[in-house]
Amino acid sequence: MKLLHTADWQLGLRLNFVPGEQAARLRAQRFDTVRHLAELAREHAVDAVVVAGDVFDDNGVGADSIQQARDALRTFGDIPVVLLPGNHDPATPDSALARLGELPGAVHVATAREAISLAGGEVYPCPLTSRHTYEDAADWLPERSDRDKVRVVVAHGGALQFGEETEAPNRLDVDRMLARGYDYVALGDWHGTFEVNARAWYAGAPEATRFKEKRPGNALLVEIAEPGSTPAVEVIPVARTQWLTEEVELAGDDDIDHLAEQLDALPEKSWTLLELTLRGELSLAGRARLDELIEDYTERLALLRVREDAVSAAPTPEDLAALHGEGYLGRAIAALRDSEDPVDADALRMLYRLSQEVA
Ligand SMILES: [Mn+2]
Repeated sequence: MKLLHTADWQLGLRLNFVPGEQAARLRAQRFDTVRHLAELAREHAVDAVVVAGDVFDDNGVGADSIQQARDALRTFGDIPVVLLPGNHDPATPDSALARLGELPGAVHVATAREAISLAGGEVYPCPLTSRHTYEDAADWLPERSDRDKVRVVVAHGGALQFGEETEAPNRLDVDRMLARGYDYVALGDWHGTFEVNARAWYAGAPEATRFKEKRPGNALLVEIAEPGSTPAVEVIPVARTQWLTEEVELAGDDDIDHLAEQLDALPEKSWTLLELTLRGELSLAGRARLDELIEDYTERLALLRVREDAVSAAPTPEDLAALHGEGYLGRAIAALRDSEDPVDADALRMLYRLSQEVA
């Protein structure tokens, strides 16, 4: 049996921390990524695609997201697609998956705890019927009585340290599932690609949803030669968006050139989201250049979030020579220069910058 294992599409994700137009682009991209997954499924001639929960980010997504999902799902053609309700889109009466209505092609919404028979094997879904549950969603899985076909579990929840964090909901006991004789457990919930063991993987989100996620942006091609054999799992990068976190030390103005080179070297900048933490010491002229650089890339990247509290800027003699004013302005500059107050230092930087813009 050959599967494309994916999860956590989070369709309709609002991305409220991204400014308006860029957020709309990123929201739309998630549906294109689904189409890309359909291309991959065809290219690798898989028997089925399993989506291990969180197809939608929320059961309250609008009719626009539902329609875009329906259209994207149509591109899988006659390849069976199993959609599992996760904690973000549980099988409740207002379920977004249920609102998909009549489904295109061979799409199964796995709201029932019953095996789905497909060419090549059987898929055993463990749907979540509420956002948080303390029951074992995999409890229903029958013990395997024969080895006549490949059997795969699809589940959504936390499989790590089962039983250790008793307060966390949606726990999954992977060892217990495997002990019942399943060949592979296709997991969702954790947004990074992660191998729990040779028979249980988190596919991770095909497009990241936050900066903190480790190793998102993939789908898994899973091949199980015959019942009982160890799955061969290939990690396939599928993400359009790149979410990067960088820390840069600016030991002086020259380091701004290095930062500029680093930013210039980013591939596909319009699909890059960057969280940049800066620290160091600059001259006022350097600080002004840094501000310009940040402004430029704030417009060019899908998102640039800069943490720059740890960048201090002190005027050099050249900076001060360049700053001159008459009358009231001159007195204000002199007072700011002599002050120890960081607010005054900011004001001096702004004055410097204004004077550069006027000049
Ligand atoms: Mn998720």
